[in-house]
Amino acid sequence: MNPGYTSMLLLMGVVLSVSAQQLNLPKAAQAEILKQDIVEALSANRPADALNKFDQLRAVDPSIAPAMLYLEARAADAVGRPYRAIRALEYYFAKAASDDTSYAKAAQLMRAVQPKVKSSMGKELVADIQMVSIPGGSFQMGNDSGDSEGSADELPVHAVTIRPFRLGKYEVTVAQFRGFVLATNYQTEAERSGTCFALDLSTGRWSDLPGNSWRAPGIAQTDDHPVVCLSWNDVDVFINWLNQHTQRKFRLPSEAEWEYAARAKTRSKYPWGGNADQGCQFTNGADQTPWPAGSKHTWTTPIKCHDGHFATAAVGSYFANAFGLHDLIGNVWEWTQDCWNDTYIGAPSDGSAWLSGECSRRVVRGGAWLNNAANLRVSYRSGLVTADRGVNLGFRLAQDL
Ligand SMILES: [Ca+2]
Ligand SMILES: [Ca+2]
Repeated sequence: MNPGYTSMLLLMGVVLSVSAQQLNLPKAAQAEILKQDIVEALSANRPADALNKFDQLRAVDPSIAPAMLYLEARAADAVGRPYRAIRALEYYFAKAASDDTSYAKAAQLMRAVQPKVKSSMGKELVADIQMVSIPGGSFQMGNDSGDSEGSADELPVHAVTIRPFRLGKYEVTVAQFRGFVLATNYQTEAERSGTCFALDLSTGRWSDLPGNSWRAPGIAQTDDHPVVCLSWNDVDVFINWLNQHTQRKFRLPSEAEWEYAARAKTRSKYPWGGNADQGCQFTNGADQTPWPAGSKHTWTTPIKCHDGHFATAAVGSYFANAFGLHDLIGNVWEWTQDCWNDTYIGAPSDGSAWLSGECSRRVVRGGAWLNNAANLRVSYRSGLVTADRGVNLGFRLAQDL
């Protein structure tokens, strides 16, 4: 190739790579530029480019107008992502007046994409689930800071060597789980049994509330929040289905992998240091954010800062750790593969899941939006029965390299 031409392409690449967000512009101007980019990409028959711009637009201004949502649905259908089209159309119908110029066409598109979902859902979910490569290494697992709040089940501190693996950048979201349900009509244990352990905001009490499930967990959630009210058994069905339909090998992380990833080479009580009250940019716990209007209750021992969310936050709302992972500590507890054991005596040292012990219970890690400082410690652990589910409990996916 002509070297001059190559230089010109490189130069164009540099120029083109300056996105609206990189410029120092007000958000409204960034949004307008992105909207014009989208229209241009669609008119040039570049629907994948348009969808990328939609992702950027949503980050700048989530209140996307109905006309744009209809365009997003068309672009998603054009690149073989019917579930994304359905979600854009759901937002469209929630916002658009019935005399909107695109209303009938949007309805036609919804009819056209619905039958396509079942066959494409596995691929769409995999495209949507972001995995991070975690380097291998050795670490001291357990309460190695000698923290007086630690319990016997965090001991003995022991060396574990972790092989490189992949871990979900975020907890699995409501939208991702909804896609699976759309494709399978799966009913979760909470739906079959009719209850999920949840918080009654009017009384401030916790109990197995009837009618609560991942669809209606009793807290305000959007599609980007971590899915909750799933039992370990439900998660197992989801992962098996995903693997069958994608030839991937997703799994839950082992407890050791989880702690290694959450620490991300740190050895302090929390991944951000020794003080929980400095954690509000890194985690969503029981903090000083007020309870929803009308509630007379407060947390008894909140961390002394404002993380901005009473209940779950959209995944990735807080800073990533040094491995680029979000929300390991807080937001929702995360199921792991491991059977429950009261101590680490006899625990594997190679990072594999500990699959002996009390296997009707599985380890959950990380604490959640309702937990105080002691439960947000990186070495804190608990075990729940495989049928348990709660408004504070979710999961993230792992994968061998
Ligand atoms: Ca919070
Ligand atoms: Ca979490």
